[in-house]
Amino acid sequence: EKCPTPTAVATVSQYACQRRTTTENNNKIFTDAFEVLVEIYEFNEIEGPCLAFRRAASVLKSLPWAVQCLGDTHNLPCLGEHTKAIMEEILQYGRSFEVEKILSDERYQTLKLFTSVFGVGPKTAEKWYRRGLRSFSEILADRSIRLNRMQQSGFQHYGDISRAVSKAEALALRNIIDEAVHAITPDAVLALTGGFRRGKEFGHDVDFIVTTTEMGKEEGLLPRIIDKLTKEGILLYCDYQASTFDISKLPSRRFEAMDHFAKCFLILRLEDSQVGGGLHIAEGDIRGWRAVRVDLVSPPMDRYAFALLGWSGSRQFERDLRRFARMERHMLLDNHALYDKTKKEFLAATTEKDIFAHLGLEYIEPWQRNA
Ligand code: DGT
Ligand code: MG
Repeated sequence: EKCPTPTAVATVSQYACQRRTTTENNNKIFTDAFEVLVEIYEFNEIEGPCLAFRRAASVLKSLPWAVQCLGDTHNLPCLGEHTKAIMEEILQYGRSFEVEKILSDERYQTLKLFTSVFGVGPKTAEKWYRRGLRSFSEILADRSIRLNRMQQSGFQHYGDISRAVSKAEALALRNIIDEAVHAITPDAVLALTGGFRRGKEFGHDVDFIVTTTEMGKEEGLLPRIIDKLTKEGILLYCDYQASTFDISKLPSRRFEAMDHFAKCFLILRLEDSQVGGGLHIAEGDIRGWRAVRVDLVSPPMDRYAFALLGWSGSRQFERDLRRFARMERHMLLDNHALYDKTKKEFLAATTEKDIFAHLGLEYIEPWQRNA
């Protein structure tokens, strides 16, 4: 049967940083399937196909139209044979048998369950699976397993943390953090980042950048915030990592995955009375509060634009910004800096727009970075 290809389709870039991707996903039936494949390849530590399905999902998310037949995809980048085979199954039967097989697989289900606990990564999940463990109760009953502090908190607050955080809750937390940082120093700078900055309605945590306009004064800021939250009685968990950032060591040999700024991974107690419209909790939950995962990152002010760009995501958008910089511009980008390998110099930036301009990219708004 004939399927008309959408007319006047602009060429789609292979780089997410050259596409505009809002939170509206017209191809969710495909991208949900790809995301299951990404997960299983991640669990099996097979990088190539994992990356391929990530890129394919990202390309489909950027389309302002729904793919109706395989013919629609022939001008699109990053769609390989395997990807197209999955899409064909979905187009024909409404579902992919390959994906359904994974979804019903015991190992997949168990690893998915275990990695849903804060502090449990694929390595730990696999270790527990190999020991024959299949449920939380079996893990908690196993005397030979020593949970670290993060995992203990992960189990303790599992119900709350595995429940999505709403935008209203994120904004309530911004007020709480804002009050705390401004009580510490009037020149504090606070930015909501991560998924909520990209306009998402729900997230798995709430990400903030906190610093001070005066350089150097941001040192000690996070410990003071932590101290304040502790005194307020709302700090349920805190993993503080001091800064290992050293400007003289840039450019680092490999522009790394994780940045060197001071940061803390928190679990905070949020009261129902603090949230306009109320907490996003289960019906019948009468506690009047919930636990929420919050990340705070504290770069020095001259690194602010890089940190903001790096923490705003999406992860795929970040990956492709770096890949674009490296492959197309011979530059190195990370959360700290942008280095021009041709000129052998760092390129300064005070705003995200400066960074896009250095890269010769059109500016992409945060809500267009949901790649
Ligand atoms: P979600 O799941 O609703 O919280 O979605 P996001 O996009 O807020 O994801 P999240 O909170 O995991 O991370 C926010 C951004 O921060 C992410 O796009 C990239 C950055 N980020 C978070 N963790 C890391 C990390 O370990 N390394 C690096 N380089 N960036 C990270
Ligand atoms: Mg987040």
